[in-house]
Amino acid sequence: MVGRVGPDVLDLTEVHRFANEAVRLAGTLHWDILALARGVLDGLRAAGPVTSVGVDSWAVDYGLLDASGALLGNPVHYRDSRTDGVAERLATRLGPERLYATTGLQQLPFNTIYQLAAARGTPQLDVARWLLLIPDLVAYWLTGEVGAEVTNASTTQLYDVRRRAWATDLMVDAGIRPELFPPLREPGSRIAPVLPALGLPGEPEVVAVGSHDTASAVVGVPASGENFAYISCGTWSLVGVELDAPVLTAASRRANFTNESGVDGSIRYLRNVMGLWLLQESMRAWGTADLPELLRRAADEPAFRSVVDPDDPAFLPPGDMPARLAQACRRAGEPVPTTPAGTVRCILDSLALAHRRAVRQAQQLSGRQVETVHVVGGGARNALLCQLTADACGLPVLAGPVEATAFGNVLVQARTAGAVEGDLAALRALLRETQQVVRYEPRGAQAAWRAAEERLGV
Ligand code: LRH
Repeated sequence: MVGRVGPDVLDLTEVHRFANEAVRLAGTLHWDILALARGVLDGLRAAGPVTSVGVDSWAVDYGLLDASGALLGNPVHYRDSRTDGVAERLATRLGPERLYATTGLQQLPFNTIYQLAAARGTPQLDVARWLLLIPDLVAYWLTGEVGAEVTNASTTQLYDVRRRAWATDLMVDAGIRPELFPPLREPGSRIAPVLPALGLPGEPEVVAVGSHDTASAVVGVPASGENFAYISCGTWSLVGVELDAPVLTAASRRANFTNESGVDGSIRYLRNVMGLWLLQESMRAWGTADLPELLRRAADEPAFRSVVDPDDPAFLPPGDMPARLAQACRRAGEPVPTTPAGTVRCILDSLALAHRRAVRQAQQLSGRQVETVHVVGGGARNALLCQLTADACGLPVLAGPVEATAFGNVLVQARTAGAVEGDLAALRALLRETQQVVRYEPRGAQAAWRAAEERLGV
């Protein structure tokens, strides 16, 4: 994406797009990191001369470098089964209360801490000099500089959310070498110009942004004031509010809410909901790419016929999703959907319910009042899901921009370049002036959603 940013200007142009496809090989699910690196370089060539470059990606995953800077193996996908059962064992040993008090992070089986515990004793980890999270790895290949950008570092469960520093004591107690982790860097800081050997047009500077995609997406939420919730809706639905300080209460820990670090010292207080992964994996199983047609037919299906808890860990790995959804319905005594349209309706009703639960809990646990729900990311295009989310939450939904992550990324770079000024509110004001959002008013009574929620027993 190439962004143009000025005091009254903000737009994005897509110059190159490439697939991110996992590869299962020798019993392990990997990222094809060199294909991604090639996509990045092709994209930067297609972009032509630009002022700066910012890198963001999904969280928690990493590559290991040896002392010469060479990559040790292909990064492992967070949906790989190597972490099965690891989180329970390690969290019990370290103490869930201590883990939460230090890191403020939700328990997800694939947090970096558990991936590293699963990799313990492997030759690659034993000889590694540096651990770089995915966007930091790409930035390293572009500049030759190692570092760890804080918004993504905060997703490792090895980062002290209050001190905004690596949690070295925790690393030691978890059997992880603290020396693996490079110095932290803040979004907006300059990393270095791209290496001349890459031959990229204009040799732009690489600038740290909210390198966790969700951190950039939250910058890209066109909200005014503070009484809003956001749903960064793509493969995952990240549902929460923006706070000044972490919420580290026992209730928050039990509800599995996370305190991820945001841009400008903010806290992204949110919950992971399984998201459109359920739909993407179903479509992969059906061998169909026609989402609009599926959604049209799902809209005609009766509401609430079958609901499931999208956060069921059974849905996490890749595989036959319609079969797993059917199984979950059977287990819960819900009617089993018999057509793709019925399955899609089940997914969307269930996601809307999960959005409702997370928005309500975020308010209760943080004390922040929510008047509007912003849906950003690919899910903002899904009119049925946006409407159902408005209905379920009993609140207006403002949908868009779809490319919130890219907007958040370029806005932080533009501020460093001096093209725009101000805090997150000022950056969001520019978004509101330049980008279209679609408003969905809540329809119907809350009672039907409450009843569906009770049926689910969550
Ligand atoms: C979304 C995301 C999310 C993480 C998950 C691993 O892309 O970064 O915030 O929890 O991927």
